[in-house]
Amino acid sequence: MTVSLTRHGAFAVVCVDHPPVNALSQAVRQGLWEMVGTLDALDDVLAVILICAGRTFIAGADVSEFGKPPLEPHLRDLVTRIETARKPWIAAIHGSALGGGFEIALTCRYRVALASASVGLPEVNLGIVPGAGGTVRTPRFAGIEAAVELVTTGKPVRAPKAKQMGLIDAVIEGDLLEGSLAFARTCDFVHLPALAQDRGSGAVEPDFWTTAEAALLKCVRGEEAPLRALACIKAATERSFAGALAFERETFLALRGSRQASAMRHVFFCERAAPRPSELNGVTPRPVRTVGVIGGGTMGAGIATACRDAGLPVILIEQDPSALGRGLANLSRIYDGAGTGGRISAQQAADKVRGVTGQTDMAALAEADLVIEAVFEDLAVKRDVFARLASHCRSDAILATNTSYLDPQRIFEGLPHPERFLALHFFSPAQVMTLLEIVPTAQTDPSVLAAGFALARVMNTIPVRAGICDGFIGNRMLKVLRAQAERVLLAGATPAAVDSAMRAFGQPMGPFEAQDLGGLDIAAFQRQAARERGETIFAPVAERLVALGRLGQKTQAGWYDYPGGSRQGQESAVVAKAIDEADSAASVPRRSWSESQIVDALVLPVVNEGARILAEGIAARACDIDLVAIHGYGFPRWLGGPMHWAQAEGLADVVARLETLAAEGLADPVCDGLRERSRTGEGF
Ligand code: 3H9
Repeated sequence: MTVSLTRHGAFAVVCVDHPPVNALSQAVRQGLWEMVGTLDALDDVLAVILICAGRTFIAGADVSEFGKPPLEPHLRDLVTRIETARKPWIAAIHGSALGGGFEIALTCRYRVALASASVGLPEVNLGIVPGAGGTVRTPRFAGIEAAVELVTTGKPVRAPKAKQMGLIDAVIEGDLLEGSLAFARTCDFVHLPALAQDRGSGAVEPDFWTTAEAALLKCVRGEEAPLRALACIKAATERSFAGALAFERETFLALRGSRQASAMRHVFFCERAAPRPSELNGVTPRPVRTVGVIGGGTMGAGIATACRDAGLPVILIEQDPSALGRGLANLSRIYDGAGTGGRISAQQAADKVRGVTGQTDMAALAEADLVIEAVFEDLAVKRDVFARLASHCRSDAILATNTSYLDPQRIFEGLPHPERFLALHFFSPAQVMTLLEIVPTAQTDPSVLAAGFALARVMNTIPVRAGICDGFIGNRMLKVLRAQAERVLLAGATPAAVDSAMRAFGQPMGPFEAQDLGGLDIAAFQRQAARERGETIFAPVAERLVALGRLGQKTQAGWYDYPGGSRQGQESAVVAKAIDEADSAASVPRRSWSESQIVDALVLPVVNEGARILAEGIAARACDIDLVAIHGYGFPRWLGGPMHWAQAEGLADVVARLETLAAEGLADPVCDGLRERSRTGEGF
């Protein structure tokens, strides 16, 4: 039974059991609807406890039903029915009470929760606003400021904090049902707490709304839902209860069918599918209980930190005591930063650092289950490391290289037990970034590949399988984007115009300011290595800047000038001259550029490259490319990733726009894969 009833004396216990997350499908709504009627008719029921089976309380509306014709009973009617039931309902929360689940809880007369539980309204992460009274009831329980924080960020809060905020009435220790029954026995069911509609919504300073909107505008970068959620809360404080519900409903419906909501639902399902690729169904991952990390530089220390955050003990190897000292200091610095940021306490940081053993002898890795190499990006250096690892580690230990560009097959060539090698491409800083590209070789055993996915899961990162090519999925697309950015410069745009257009598109930074932040020398080094491999790389302006010693913010000069070490770049006459020189060599006709033309010239070729990546089997699915772009390179989530964005633009239109760019010499020709998908309507 999806919704079942048991009796505990005068109390009725209604249990929702609808795996995996008790989402509010039609069957759940129907079951609860009928339960209200049944229980209202039973004179000997004093109150109703609403509890859930499985891993969580109701996690929200059933997202897979969005986009389909809505079926009765509607959630907005169900919450009113519970709120106005003759019998008082008590929500007993474990796991997460999210979205519609929390909206149901808010219509119960009392809410209790385990300390480990959390509550929240994450709808903005799906490009919508709460649609069943969340924006109207929350300020009436928690106050306006707390409601704005909860609804516009979509971030859930843990039960103890929710209690402080007035969103729940009690935190339960021990068994939830027992604790809820004990709580119910203490309740006064004659003088019930006021319903939300009978509570005031509070007041704020006159400039509160303009300040809140300005703060949101600074971080939403074109994302619509948070601003619309703010407007709903404002309406909840200015209109009647019914009027505010109607405004919220109207906003919810308008957003539900929007392009942004569709994109965010796409990302939601891609992210959930990513950790469980069908090709690994039934494969047991090799267990990983201890990790070795080779190299304590920025990348190695970041990887070691990510492993510690996942609860894994780490052995950090450096070549000599002083390098080891620097590596351990890098790691401690990361935790100092995390400590001061308030994310973890000083005590927790110390415990994490204590879980790292520093060694200079690879013999210490004899019992490690997984070793991740993070040394200098050089084939010979890496091959030497793996040759030594192969002689020190168990023959079933997984040996992984963290490389961005090198061919893992060549790194591992000729080493014994080839089935245990793979590449794990972490993004920098590894302890912060939420993407892991997993690159097996032709010989990698499925259990080793599955271990890579399992590692990503414990690290809370999104795993994407990539095939072997220069730059795998992410850096291969980045290379195209950067080359396009330079093409546009030669054709008359300025770095500032390109950066501004890409920010307006939703990227956190434009391509030139991002290079200035990271340093131009990294890409220059990679270009050099690529040339040595016989590849042609297009970066005529960047090459000139590097030759001039303009390496970005660290040299106070890159694509912009940073006088006096300022972090705010200024347009540079030297860069303008470098563009002119590169331009006269390439003789590209100059033209004026609008923001949307710049975006087209940068993003459409990335889509074209994505179609090639798919056709070559480097990515198994278009949604993997979208996840890489979003989690690795800041592609706006509300546009769904480049492939989803192209699909939403219309592939025929995308092909036509790319053809125009190609005809002007501003992009490569449209690839067969993209043309074919557009022609057949197959899409991505
Ligand atoms: C809403 O409520 C709108 C209302 O205001 C108004 C309506 C009128 N629906 O994440 P996991 C599936 S909007 C359908 O790996 P975890 C998920 O696809 C909703 N399916 O588990 C996956 O399926 P599969 C607001 C859902 O333990 C499986 O459950 N609510 C939904 O790591 C396991 O998911 C949210 O946005 C759903 N709502 O985390 C909550 N949620 O196994 C979104 C999950 O086939 N959900 N699935 O791949 C979450 O944040 C996490 O799933 C949760 C559990 C924290 C609950």
